[in-house]
Amino acid sequence: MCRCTVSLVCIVFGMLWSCSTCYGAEQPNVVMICIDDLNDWTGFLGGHPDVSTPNMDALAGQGRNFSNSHCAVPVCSSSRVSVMSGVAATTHGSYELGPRYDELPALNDVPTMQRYFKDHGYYTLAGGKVLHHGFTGRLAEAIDQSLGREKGRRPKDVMNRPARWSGAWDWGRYPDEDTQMADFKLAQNVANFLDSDFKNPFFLSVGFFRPHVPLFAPPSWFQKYDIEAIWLPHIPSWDLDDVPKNFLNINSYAVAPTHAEVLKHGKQRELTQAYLASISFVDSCVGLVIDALRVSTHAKNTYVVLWSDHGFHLGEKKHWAKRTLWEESTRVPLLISGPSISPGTPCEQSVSLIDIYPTLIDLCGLPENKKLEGVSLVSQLEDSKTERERPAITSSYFGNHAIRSQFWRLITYEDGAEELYDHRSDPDEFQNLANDPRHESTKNRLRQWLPKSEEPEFRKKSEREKRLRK
Ligand SMILES: [Ca+2]
Ligand SMILES: [Ca+2]
Repeated sequence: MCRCTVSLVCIVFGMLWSCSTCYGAEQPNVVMICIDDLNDWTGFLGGHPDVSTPNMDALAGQGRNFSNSHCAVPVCSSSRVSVMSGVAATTHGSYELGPRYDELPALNDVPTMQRYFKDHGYYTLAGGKVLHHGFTGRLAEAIDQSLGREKGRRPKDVMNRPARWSGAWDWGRYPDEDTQMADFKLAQNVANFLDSDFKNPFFLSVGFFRPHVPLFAPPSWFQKYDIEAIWLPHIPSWDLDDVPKNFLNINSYAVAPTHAEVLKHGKQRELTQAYLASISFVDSCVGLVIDALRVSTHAKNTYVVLWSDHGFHLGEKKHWAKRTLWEESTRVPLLISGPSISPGTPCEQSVSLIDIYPTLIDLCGLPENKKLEGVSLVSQLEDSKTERERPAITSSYFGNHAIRSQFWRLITYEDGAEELYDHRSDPDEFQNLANDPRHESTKNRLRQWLPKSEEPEFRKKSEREKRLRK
């Protein structure tokens, strides 16, 4: 090939490359807001009658509220790895807090969502808890600008927790002012960024830490909730009588108190109030970001996605915190709004957080990423009633899965035990129908969605050795 032909090929290739990787000013931006450990206790999901979340409720009213959304894994690190890779735990092999994204061999050639957008011309920013371990190792290049990851302040002394509880499980009116909270400072950093102009489209990820424990928030947020009057979940004494006993036994990482410990110390109301206070506080941080976006030059050209990494039990099914395969642990808020999305009724089809990555690619017109295992939600953004065939699948530890369709939840455990709940008549999942022969066909239909193969839990060598020594 002569030199001028090579040059011509290079020029043509270069033009094609620039067309496929650079987008003009009309290319939409993305603001992704990740909340930590927020269950369905928001106004727009109706999970708690007393909760006050005016900012998130307003956001829900501006776009699509996916009211039947579920995490891929009900624990921080693995859920976030799933969202950011668009890949299920049964492929990447992280079912617990241990491994970082960049340590998982199965994700070696799966770019994070942020990396994918950066590779297609976006300026990427991230602040707070987005990936549990941060954008570490080879992932660092995915982020052009950090918005900070300050840890929340903790009081010097124990505030309210009983002496033998984990240090993470404390709560109280601390610090005095919102301006002393890490989440508040982060929201202000985001607001400051949104106040500027950029020549490239941007992908901004911001992760707030509340309402994750410890449940410290300024006093004004506690004052919103009368501790004696707040609604508490109904927890029948017989509820676990029809549930297989195996799951809670394998929950060996959990540091949460048991329901019996919470009751013994008389802490149910205090913890519930502190969780509600933390939710309202984080809602105000979301408000800072949304208000800043609304008055910015980016207001009409930015998609906003808000989600929480998993749900949270506050006594339901005699359980606290996460890691279970029940509704309180898997159901999460998921809101998407922005240009071309008309406000409308909530989408009640079951969807997964791993659908976020393909949805954003779709909305922003980026090429398909063939590694992704979720399904774009654009059809449900156009019309909330559009049916989806695939249920939401949640995995907790190797071999245990929940299949959540629009109306049903089937749970299958590694040893073959099952639970089945009909959400049309039993939204609290009190009546396990798995042993009722009338529901055999429903179970068979749902079982078809169980993973056909499962990646064993990835453990670093040191963890494996520690376990073997036990
Ligand atoms: Ca979490
Ligand atoms: Ca029951």
